[in-house]
Order: sequence, then C-alpha cells, then structure tokens
Amino acid sequence: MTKASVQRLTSQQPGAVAVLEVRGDINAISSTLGLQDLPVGGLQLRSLPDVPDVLIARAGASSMQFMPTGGPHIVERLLSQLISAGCDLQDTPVAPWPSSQEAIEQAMAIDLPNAASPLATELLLDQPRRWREFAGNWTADDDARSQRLCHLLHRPRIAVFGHANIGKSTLLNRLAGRERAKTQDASGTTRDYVSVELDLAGLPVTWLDTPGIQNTTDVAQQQSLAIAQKAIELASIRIAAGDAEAGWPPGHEDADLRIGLRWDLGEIPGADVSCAAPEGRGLQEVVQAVRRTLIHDADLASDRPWRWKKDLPVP
Ligand SMILES: Nc1nc2c(ncn2[C@@H]2O[C@H](COP(=O)(O)OP(=O)(O)OP(=O)(O)O)[C@@H](O)[C@H]2O)c(=O)[nH]1
Ligand SMILES: [Mg+2]
Repeated sequence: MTKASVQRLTSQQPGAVAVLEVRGDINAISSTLGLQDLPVGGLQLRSLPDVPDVLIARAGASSMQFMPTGGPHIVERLLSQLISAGCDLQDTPVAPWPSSQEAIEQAMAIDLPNAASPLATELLLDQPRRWREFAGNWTADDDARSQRLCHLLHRPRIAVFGHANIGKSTLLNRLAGRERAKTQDASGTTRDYVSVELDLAGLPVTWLDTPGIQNTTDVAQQQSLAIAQKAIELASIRIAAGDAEAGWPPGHEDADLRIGLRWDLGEIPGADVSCAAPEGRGLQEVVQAVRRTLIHDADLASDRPWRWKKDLPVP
C-alpha cells in the first residue's frame, strides 16, 4: 500500500547535494526507516544504510526533504530505500537549474561550467540581460560573431603549415614555454604532427605543428605529410608559415593568417605578422594576431546577445 511519494527536486546530473522530497504519511515512512520523529521545521543529520550523512528537513506536516551528497550512486541508494519503505517514485525529470527564471538563464547556467576560457564566463553571465533587452534585428553578422565567440567555449584547433626547416616547431616551443617538438637545422625534423594545448592570452587552443612540406621519396615521411594534411583541413583555422628564404607554402593564399618566421634573417613580403621566435621578438604580436583571427576585437566589445549554440532561438 502506498504511504507516500518521493520526487527528486534536483536534476539527475551529479552535484554537491541532491534533494529528494517525500510527501504523504511522513510518520509511517520515518518509522519504517528507523528515523526519530521530527517536528515541522526540524532538521537532523542521519546516516542510513549505505547512505552516509543525509540532512533531513521536515518541511511540513506531510512533507520531508532528504538531502544526501549529490553523487548518482548515493542518490540511487537512498531512492531505493525510500521506495522499499513505501514511497511511490514520481520521476518527472527536473530540468537542470530549476530556479532559473527564463529559458536563456537556464541554458546559460548549463553551459557556464563547460566554458574552455575564463573570458567566456563574464560574457555568458551577461546573456540573460542582453537577450531580455535586445530590441534590434538579428542578422547574419550576429550569427558569424556568435560562431567566432564559440571558440571561447570549445578549444579551437590551429594548424600551422609551411616549408621544412623554417622554424615552425621553434615557434611552438616558444609559445608553450617548453620543448614540445624537436627542432634541428635540417629539413624533415617534425615527422608526425605535434598537438599541444596552449593558452593564447586567455584563450585555450590546441596548436598543431605539422611536418614541413617537401618533396620526399621516404614513404614514412609521405604518410606523415598525408596524415597532417587531413588534420590541417579539419582545423578551426589554418596558419601559413613562411620565411624570407623558403617563401610561402602552396595554399597560403587561402590561409586564415600568414606568419613570417626567422624575421632576424629577413622579412618575407605578405606576412600579416612576423617573429624571430628564439629571441622572442614579435611573439606577443603573433599571439594577438592568432587570437584576433579566431575572435575579432569587435566581437568581444559588442553588447549584442550571443547565440552560443545552434539550438537556441534567434534573440
Ligand atoms: N635565425 C633564426 N633561426 C631560427 C629561428 N627559428 C628557428 N630557427 C632555427 O631554424 C632551424 C629549424 O627550426 P625548426 O623549428 O626545427 O623548423 P621546422 O619548420 O619545424 O622544420 P621541419 O620540422 O623540418 O618542418 C633550427 O636550427 C632553429 O634553431 C629564428 O627565428 N631565427
Ligand atoms: Mg618542425
């Protein structure tokens, strides 16, 4: 015979604390569980079999809340004890962040912990206000800006390609602040492409240092170049690297950015930015140029709403 019902008031996602509410014949459920009677408004900390430290609150004459730690296994064990004690499970799923006032606030609260960059936090927190106050027309430019800003949420992949022996791996090592890729005064030093997670002025990225483009009869080298080519095509942006001696690689016209390397040995015409990595000259400018290619300064300065995922409606 059903004496009461139990419902989760918190979402099924893991959290610090879960809340289960029991409604109905509280005295019968309490005595079956071996709990002492609690007056309305009373609180007690109890351990149940296999469920340590449950805060129990008597919210009303016919309601009581059980607050265990919010790990899914603990919650499942407590639920099964409450069901065995006579509670019917009312399992209407509770949306995450039920206290959110608006759909956009709820969406923001869900995505906030997953943001790859701290720069995203402030921007996301401001979205409920921006969406509420927005009275303009949503344009294709807004969608483009929104898409670029998503690099703050999902670490973008940056592929650097260029001729062999021009300093691509040296640049990566300088940006990473440690030896992540072999460097040598010889062509073909990098074989399989190297992927390193970097922080570019507050923007977390994955930097792909690829083997230098060269004609080779070495089958393993050819395979490494073919594998790297695929990674370059799939990257979020492609950076062409060149130097005054070797020039630009094939395909540099379509690159998102052109970096001139080994600047101390001469300047390559057509570079958006140049550096001499071993001495550090131009490195900060390279970092800023890459960041601005991914996210424009105007994107960060804009006060318009950010549609940070495709399943959000148009503001
Ligand atoms: N003068 C000068 N030498 C540099 C600079 N950057 C790198 N080098 C040297 O250039 C040589 C090649 O550097 P790497 O970083 O291995 O070149 P890479 O483009 O990765 O070469 P591959 O892996 O073969 O494609 C090394 O001897 C570096 O020390 C620079 O800014 N100036
Ligand atoms: Mg290299």
